[in-house]
Amino acid sequence: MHATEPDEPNQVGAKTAFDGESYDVLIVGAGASGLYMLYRVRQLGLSVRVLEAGGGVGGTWYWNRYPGARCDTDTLEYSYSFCEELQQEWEWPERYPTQPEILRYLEHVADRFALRSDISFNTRAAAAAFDEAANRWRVRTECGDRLSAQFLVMATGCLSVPITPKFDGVDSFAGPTYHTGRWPHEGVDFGGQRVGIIGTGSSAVQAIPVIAEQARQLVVFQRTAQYTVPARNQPVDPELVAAIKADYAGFRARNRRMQSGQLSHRPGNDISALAVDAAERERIFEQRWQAGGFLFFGSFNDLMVNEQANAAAAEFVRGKIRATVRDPGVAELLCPAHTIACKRPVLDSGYFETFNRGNVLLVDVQAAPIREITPSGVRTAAAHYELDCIIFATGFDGMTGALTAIDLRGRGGVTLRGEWAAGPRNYLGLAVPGFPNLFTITGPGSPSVLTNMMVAIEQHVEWVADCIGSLREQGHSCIEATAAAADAWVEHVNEVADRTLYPTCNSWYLGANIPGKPRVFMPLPGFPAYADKCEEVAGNGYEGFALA
Ligand code: NA7
Repeated sequence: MHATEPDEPNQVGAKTAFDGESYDVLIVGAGASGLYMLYRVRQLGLSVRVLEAGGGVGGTWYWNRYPGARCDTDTLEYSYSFCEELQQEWEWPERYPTQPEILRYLEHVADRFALRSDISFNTRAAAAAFDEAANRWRVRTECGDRLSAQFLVMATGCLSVPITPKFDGVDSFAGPTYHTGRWPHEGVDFGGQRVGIIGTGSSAVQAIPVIAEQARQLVVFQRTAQYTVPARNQPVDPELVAAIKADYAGFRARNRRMQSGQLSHRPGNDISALAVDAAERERIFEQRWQAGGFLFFGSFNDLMVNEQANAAAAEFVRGKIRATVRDPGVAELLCPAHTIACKRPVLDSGYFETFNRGNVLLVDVQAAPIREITPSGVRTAAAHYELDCIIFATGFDGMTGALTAIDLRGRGGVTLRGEWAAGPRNYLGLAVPGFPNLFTITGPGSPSVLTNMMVAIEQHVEWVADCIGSLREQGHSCIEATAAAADAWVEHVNEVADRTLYPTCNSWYLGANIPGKPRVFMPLPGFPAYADKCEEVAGNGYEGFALA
């Protein structure tokens, strides 16, 4: 691909001043998890270094700079809660934060707590092996640095390995290509261009309305139609901000008791969609549709467990698509058939309306798949589309991709890639048997992406920091999840997922977007019971772990 790579890693051989250093803790990643992990490790008084592949902090929000990129969690909830002054002083302008605002916030956090001095930027971790004799992790970076640490924390993110499908001829395209997850820092001017975008996930749904306004023509290649709910972004309500800030700690604590880790002030409707008649159901859906955002998915308490309830929500959204898109053929093509919300729910600002524009063309690549990329465009089984540039909005190797991208080797040289060949196997989504003193932040098997990520991150980081602190206090040098605890945990995650409708469609939650990836539902639906379980495990002297 020709996509601009904004940050090339250091060349192999160009070692840094940290080559050969040893630490108490090494953290991989300086996104929202890595920054907070660093802060907490420093509080323990331990030596620490963060390895970050990008040229700056921010993780997801450093890389995903495509037009329209924005978080779909409310600003007042998508932020750290660990510092009262920080949460009081920061002002968010809109209901949902844009990518530049979140990045500015994370950069502010890095500066406010002077975190940068312990972070090595443009430094990608390539391999890490557990040295059993020394009880230490030995880590090698792509630039050839070798570092070691007692503990290794993988704060590598859930959606950080972008995927570009291996279309025939992809390298022959004469114009530029871009991936939404690796967007050029200088931005892209689409003025006068014929732009193709492949994919209609969250990234594409955010980018399409913005690019359609700039481009001469936008061709949208859709394989699976997407349910999306209007975000209804707007300036923040100063009264709501004042009310939340009057008791921010209480608000955060209440959010931590919500399954979604957010919206404690606007909770879901705790009745079944089938407990009311059709007219009342419609009224409630409409009310929440107008309120915008994830509130829609809280219309009833059984949308993700009852097929009929889910079908009613799906039909409501299809009705909205038909009422919005003027061309009935295009509207039908935009109407999804699968279970609503079993793929990650998407929020939009004018997505369906964009298909009423004269310069936007929807191409169904389910009926006529993409055959090849040619020097001048995209050829499907039905036609050839002439393009000046192509955007891949084709997603990520979710949840496990960033972990298996690194050559992680545990006891006896066993590889994580090999251990997880049939799907991730770990305990609490935090620790892998055979990989002592290694922790994964928001890893598979934890609520992670099904919860407000900031809440999930803080809960994990605090648990890991407390665990490291407690091990040192008690004179233990090593902690390792037992195989039995991991087996029971994986069974538990599968059981919980199987009680829901999540596994009923192809999603990155299931790894279904990656050819050959085992089909296993990776996140655990289950905050806050999950957080209680983590507390219980710690309270019982780290039950399910072997301490040495
Ligand atoms: P997603 O949600 O994984 O979306 C990827 C899109 O790309 C989706 O529409 C896919 O269709 C499509 N895709 C992938 N491969 C192909 C091929 N080979 N041909 C045609 N279309 C393809 O990634 P996003 O970046 O949008 O969002 C990721 C997460 O970021 C999101 O869930 C939020 O949590 C934020 P498919 O549905 O697989 O048929």
